[in-house]
Amino acid sequence: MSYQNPKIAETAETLRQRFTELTVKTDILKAVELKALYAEIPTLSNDQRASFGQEINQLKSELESMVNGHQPEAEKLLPIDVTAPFDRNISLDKHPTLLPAENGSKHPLIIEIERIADIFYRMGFEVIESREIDDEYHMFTALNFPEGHPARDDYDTFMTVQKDKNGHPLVAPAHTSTMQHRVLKTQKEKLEKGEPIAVVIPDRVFRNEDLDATHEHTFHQIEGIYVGKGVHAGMLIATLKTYLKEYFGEDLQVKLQPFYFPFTEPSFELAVERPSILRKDDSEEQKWLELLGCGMIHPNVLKMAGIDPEIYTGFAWGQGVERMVMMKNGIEDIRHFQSGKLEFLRQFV
Ligand code: FA5
Repeated sequence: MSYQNPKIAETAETLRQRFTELTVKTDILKAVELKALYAEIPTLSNDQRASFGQEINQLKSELESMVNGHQPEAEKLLPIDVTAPFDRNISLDKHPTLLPAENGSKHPLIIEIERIADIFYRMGFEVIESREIDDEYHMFTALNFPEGHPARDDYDTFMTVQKDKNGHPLVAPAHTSTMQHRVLKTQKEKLEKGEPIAVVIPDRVFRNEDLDATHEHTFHQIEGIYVGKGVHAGMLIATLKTYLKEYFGEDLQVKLQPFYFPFTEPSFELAVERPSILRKDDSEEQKWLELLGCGMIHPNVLKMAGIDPEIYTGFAWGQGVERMVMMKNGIEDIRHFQSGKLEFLRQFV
């Protein structure tokens, strides 16, 4: 662009040169030379004022279009969509650099879940993943919790504003037992062929919980289900003992005590003797760490999945993964797992 007025032409040249050197390009619009030109307007005669003012405005437009042409790439893009796949929010010639694999490692809980799944796989169980959002039917109704029953309060968890088809909020599962109904229903044909249903289901679960050294709001469980003809509680105990011996590499002292779950009858809680690092004092309460709940699957749960409880029986259990790993490694506080502390995580690499 050219200017008739020599003073404006000279200022334009100076500012174009300065623009190439500026880091913050918008600073050119605040240049003192530009302000000085505007300040000169009132001093000019009426004849000169119109053409001078017009040329300054032209210069200002030139500077503005130079600034717009230099916007950083990121500012020219559409607003960031945080739900989009990772390469949608940046231009394709600038893929994010991923950290080399040797800078990362699997989380200790994932390593242990794989180890436990491998033990059950060798014992003849199939491994199925659970889900992290579910509905009231699978969380309660299909597990024989009557509507309004106080036992529902033991599984206080997080829920969504979105409702299911029956008008109930969706829930973050408080236990992996939400998968029992699905597994029994989809695998019942196996029973007719004379094969057992044998499945383990690991996943994350969520609870509205008072946090302490053994209680988290977000933790992992592994559900186990076994159904067939003539299955009894002795088989449940034998399965769990075999698994615990394989996992811990030794016979731990185990305590089985009666408990109540609406979806098993009879129901038990299984605790193992804590190593001294995991005890606060010598009390009986501190001696045992509750690892899992278990029992014989309630006939109503089998019936709701279309399985005849007069012909088939089964057992189920739900174990806390964090507590297993704490027991195995002498970890004194469950909150380390989600702390993200590298000094904790690196012990398991
Ligand atoms: C249950 O969640 C039942 N669904 C277990 C079950 C499955 C019973 C199948 C019968 C048949 P419970 O709330 O007791 O039960 O939890 C099971 C295990 O999860 C506990 O033994 C414990 O190891 C672990 N656990 C429970 N709450 C927490 C918590 N807040 N933080 C860490 N681990 C927990």
